[in-house]
Amino acid sequence: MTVIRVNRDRLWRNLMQLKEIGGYDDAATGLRGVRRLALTDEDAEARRLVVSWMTEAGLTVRVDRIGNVYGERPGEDPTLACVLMGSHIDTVATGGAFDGALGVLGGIEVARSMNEAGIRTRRPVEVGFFTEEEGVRFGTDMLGSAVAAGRLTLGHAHGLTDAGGATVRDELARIGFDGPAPEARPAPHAYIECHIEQGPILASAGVDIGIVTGVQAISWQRLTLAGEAAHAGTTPITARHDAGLAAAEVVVEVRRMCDCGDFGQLRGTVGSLALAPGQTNVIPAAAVLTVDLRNPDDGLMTAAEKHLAEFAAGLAERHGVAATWQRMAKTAAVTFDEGVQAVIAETADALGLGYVRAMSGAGHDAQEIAAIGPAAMIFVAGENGGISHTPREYSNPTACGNGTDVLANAVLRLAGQA
Ligand code: HGY
Ligand code: MN
Ligand code: MN
Repeated sequence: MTVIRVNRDRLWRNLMQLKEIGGYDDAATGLRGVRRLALTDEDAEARRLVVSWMTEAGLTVRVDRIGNVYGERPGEDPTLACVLMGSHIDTVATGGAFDGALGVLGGIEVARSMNEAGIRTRRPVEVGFFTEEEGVRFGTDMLGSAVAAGRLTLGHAHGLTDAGGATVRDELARIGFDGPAPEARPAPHAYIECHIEQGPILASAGVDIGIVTGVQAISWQRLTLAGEAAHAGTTPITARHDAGLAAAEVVVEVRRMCDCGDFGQLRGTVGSLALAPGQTNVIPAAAVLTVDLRNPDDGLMTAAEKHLAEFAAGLAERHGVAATWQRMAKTAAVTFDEGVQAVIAETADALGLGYVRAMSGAGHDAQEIAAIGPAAMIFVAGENGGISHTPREYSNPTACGNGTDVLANAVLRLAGQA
């Protein structure tokens, strides 16, 4: 079987070019960040650029009704299920150049390298990018891949709105990515996503490659706390219904739940918190906060959600503040396919690359596609301790090149060389 070596310089140039679509000067870090929220004009421009790279690589491009985009490289036997690579090109509002982009641009680089090596595969090979993986604009992460895999309906996804009331449906149409292809995609023979680890495991192990064993459970909820506005000076402490105080108690309780050990390896984050009316001399009448919980154990995740709901209900008694929860996203822990993991391991060994196995702390499209076909992931080491979802997110040409070489040769093994 041919050993593929991708063109690392071309991959890196593409990553740096894509990074500038939505690029901004981040005041907090003094670095260049990326703000490319799903279905914005920046996302649309990035989509058009990536589609042009797919087309230049000879891929047949299709867009489905939730805006997922796939480029297909034909195989000798078109009746066989494809080997699919993919990830996402939308970012969080203060993102970096690699989260998602590496798996998409790496997949295109694999196709180009197969072309240049004159490689024909038995199975078709596809590379795709999924809509709104980050969930930061429309409130549900892995949106496009969840629809592709049938966990969420197209109607539900189309109806989601952003803070300004714009719907997914209207935004897809506005940017011209409300494609005709059916969103329920054909099951792949295998799916491999190459992604930066976004954490410290690979860096501390001193390896470039991770073989991902699975993804932990994710719970996103929005909590609204309703108290009563009153004068900050004249209102006695015992007469207050302070939504700000109640919100602060929730934030502290989320961290206590993580530290106490009762909920296993729980990780909890209150990432956004808004107080209203937000004036110095007015006791907050309302607080709206988001709670992001992660846990490798589904049972302990459920226990954590239940405990937090009971804690929030107690705020009524303690502060006269009513709690209302809204579900944003919920995914169970997922274990990746052993067979695909084994192919990735064989490939890394054959390329002489060291690796560790790790569960993913972050959510990924792979966890959705795992519902319709054997899926696994390749992690690529990041620098700065693997930090991510910040402009400090950084990997390097060698790690990205090694990860994409593993992707290319694992895909060739799975697709079969003709
Ligand atoms: O939130 C996550 O884990 C992913 O970055 N969407
Ligand atoms: Mn990602
Ligand atoms: Mn991300």
